[in-house]
Amino acid sequence: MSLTAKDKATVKLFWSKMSSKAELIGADALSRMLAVYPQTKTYFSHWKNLSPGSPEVKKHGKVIMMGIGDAVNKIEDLERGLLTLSELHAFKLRVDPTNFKLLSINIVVVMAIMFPDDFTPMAHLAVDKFLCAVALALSEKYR
Ligand code: HNI
Repeated sequence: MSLTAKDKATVKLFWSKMSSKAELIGADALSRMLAVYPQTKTYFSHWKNLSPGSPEVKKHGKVIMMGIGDAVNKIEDLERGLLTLSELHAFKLRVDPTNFKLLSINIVVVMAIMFPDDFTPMAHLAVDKFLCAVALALSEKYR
């Protein structure tokens, strides 16, 4: 499960190719998570509009992908690097950690749609492992 040096290099390379589109990826991934797994809507009930592509969804999609970009920079020590974000999701937002998996699935789907050439099976594998590691780091403070 731990990321190899090759995985880390692959994630960094793929991120460098897609990061200019991160906002679009985040918006579509969040739109899909809320539509396909409507139970995830409970955390965003304070938003006016949770429909795919709404201004709130677009804005938060960008926030999430900035968090992922930050995690790419902290890939050598995700546990320490994502500590504050883990505390926020655990103690303040109380997001059930199973939802990290649901978001990750949707991020991967959108990457595959938007980058069919760059998102090779090897890139897919590395990104999948990376998102698992991010989810684990974000869950660090739960117990
Ligand atoms: Ni998450 C806020 C990053 C998964 C629900 N989230 C944030 C912020 C970042 C962030 C960054 C803003 C922090 C701040 O204001 O200081 N979230 C991430 C990342 C992932 C993730 C990197 C996973 C890869 N968050 C999830 C999931 C859910 C979630 C799976 C729920 C289903 N996050 C929230 C909520 C907020 C939030 C709710 C507050 C948003 C708001 O508008 O109030």
